[in-house]
Amino acid sequence: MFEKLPPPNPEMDHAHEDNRERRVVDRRRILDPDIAKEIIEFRDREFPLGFRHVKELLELEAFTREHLETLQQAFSNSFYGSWSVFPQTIPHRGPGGLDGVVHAAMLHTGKVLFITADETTLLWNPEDTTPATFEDPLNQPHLTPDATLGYSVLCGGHAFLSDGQLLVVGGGGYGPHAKAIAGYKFNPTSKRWTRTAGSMVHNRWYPTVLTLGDHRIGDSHEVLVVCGHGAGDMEIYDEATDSFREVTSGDTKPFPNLYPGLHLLPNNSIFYSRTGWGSAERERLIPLQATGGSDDQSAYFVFTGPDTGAWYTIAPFMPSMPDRTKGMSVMLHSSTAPYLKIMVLGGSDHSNNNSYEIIDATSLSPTSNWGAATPFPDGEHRSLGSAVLLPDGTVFVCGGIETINSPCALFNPRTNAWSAMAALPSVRDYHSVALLLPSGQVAMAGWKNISIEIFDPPYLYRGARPVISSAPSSVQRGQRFDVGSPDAAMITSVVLARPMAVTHQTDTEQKILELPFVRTGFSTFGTIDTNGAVTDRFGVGNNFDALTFAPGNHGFGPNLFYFLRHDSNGFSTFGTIDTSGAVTDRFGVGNNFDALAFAAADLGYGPNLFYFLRHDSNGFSTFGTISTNGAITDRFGVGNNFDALTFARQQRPFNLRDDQPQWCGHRPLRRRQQLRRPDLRPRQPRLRAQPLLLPAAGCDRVGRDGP
Ligand SMILES: [Cu+2]
Repeated sequence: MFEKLPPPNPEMDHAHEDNRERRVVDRRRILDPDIAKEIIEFRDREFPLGFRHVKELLELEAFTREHLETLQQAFSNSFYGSWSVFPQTIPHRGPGGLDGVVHAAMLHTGKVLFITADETTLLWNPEDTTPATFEDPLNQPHLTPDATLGYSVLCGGHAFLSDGQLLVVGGGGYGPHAKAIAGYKFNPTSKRWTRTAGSMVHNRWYPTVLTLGDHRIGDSHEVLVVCGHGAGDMEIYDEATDSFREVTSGDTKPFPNLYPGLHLLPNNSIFYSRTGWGSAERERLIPLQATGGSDDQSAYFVFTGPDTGAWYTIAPFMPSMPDRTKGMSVMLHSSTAPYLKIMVLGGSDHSNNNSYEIIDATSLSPTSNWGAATPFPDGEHRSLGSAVLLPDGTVFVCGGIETINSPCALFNPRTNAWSAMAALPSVRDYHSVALLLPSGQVAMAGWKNISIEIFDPPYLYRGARPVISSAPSSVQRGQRFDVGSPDAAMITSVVLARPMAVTHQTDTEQKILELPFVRTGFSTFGTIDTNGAVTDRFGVGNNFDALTFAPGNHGFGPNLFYFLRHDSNGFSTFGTIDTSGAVTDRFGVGNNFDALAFAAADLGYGPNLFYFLRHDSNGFSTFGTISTNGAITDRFGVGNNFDALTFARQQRPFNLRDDQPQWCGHRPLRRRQQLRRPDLRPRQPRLRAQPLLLPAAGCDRVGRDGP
């Protein structure tokens, strides 16, 4: 099951692009049509409910092992995802001697802030594959004018502030630095670093920085800073004062391990998951626990006041528990019970770092405990591996194995099931980062490696990404908000993803929250029969206003429905719906179109025109025409509050009886006559009587009379 997969197939890698037109065009032949037809016939004949096992397919004589391999190759991405290499390598910019990245933070501008191994900072645009993808911030923290400090923010800690700036504290590069006592904020919009007004009390190297819940006290926006100088010694950064203050009592946990794995619980308590990078001052603190150096005692910290709190111990330490130092922890939210779980995986002890544990953190009590350490199904030992929460609620585990093409895996917290994922081409170990991108991809970088690798999870190969056509620029907790999408019909879940800010297998920001949602404004296409039976047929998208039908081919194909729909600005688009449910926008027509009708006959403006009604801002409606090549022409005003339009054939100048529909067939009759006796004489000018030979609209029953 966990076999290594072939390298990503570049030919297939564009299959998930957002461009739907292109997706339609880009169909690729996988199997010869003859064998494909034979497989389908064989299935329908022998296994009408579908194949249950590959063996059944192999019973078909014409189907060879080669065919099977072809199919597996072709469909593997939708099961295993695929890795590719970003076409640009990370440039060396700073004074430090090493290359690559150590920190990555997903900014609200769509760019990623790197703190690089060369002790500088760099912006990366994952959507730009040209060399311009890398951009220098307008200044560097260690070169800001007021910095008498002169240290890099490499190996500091970070968390996002309420305005989207990234707070970075401490650092100092490749070892503790006495001057690494400042806080710096990076503004994604101005691309500038500024120093915080106040400095920390302690210099810190490998601290954990954790955004606290908004309004923990009054209107506060705070960030907790823990560890990084050999002891816990919490400090709180307050956005209002732009400075730090110490937690005055209760921060008794010494945290010998650097970058302790901390998570903010919904009640503003802080959970310690036992993960962390290593021991800050091993000599002084060993042996804190049997495993030496790390703090293996799970606990949570409860604030009792603005600057005070207390630690509560849970899950009594047992020597048999895996040492999760150099492991990773992730917090798993769920809309069903258990609502909050924390998962730890990997670690530094080879005897048990091939395992993971989960604790239910929904409601912590003295009896709360980790589930049993469970081996990864692929048997891999992971140290300094990464875990990324994907928007579908799964956990993508990659890196931390010192071999190329190392196995990756996907954990589904709902089913507790693991799936093998495409193998990671490069080694990504110490100083590596994995980061969720807005595209739904995962970027992996770092560890003596200047390349960025991109993972396309399986969901990107399972149909088009839903498009978000509108969304509010900001929302508050508890607020309802609207997200527009032409794909609303296919949406089964909506999540909020907190942008990651990750380093050294520690990300206190990572969070995927499932939101309850309702669909509004969504249009469904259906039928009404003359007895009044109403049947939904398929969803078409949002904000459809008008529909008509034309049997002939007017440039888009025969037998199509034509629609008008509007966007959030009231701008209307004209398009087609075929009877299989394919909805295609054809061209924009203008604002506030309400109604549409088709008439084949020339009613004075030309034949084969669509007729519309649109209203102005006073509700006054205008009648006009849309030609099949998109020409929109207002014809005359009609008055206020018109909503709908249809066309009825005019009274024929001769006696047309409904029980004699063949009377409608003037055109086909005439055609047959022409076929019998082709008229080879030069073309004659049209006779005056000609209009009578043209069928009136609504009377062109081509299906009955025509060819
Ligand atoms: Cu480091």
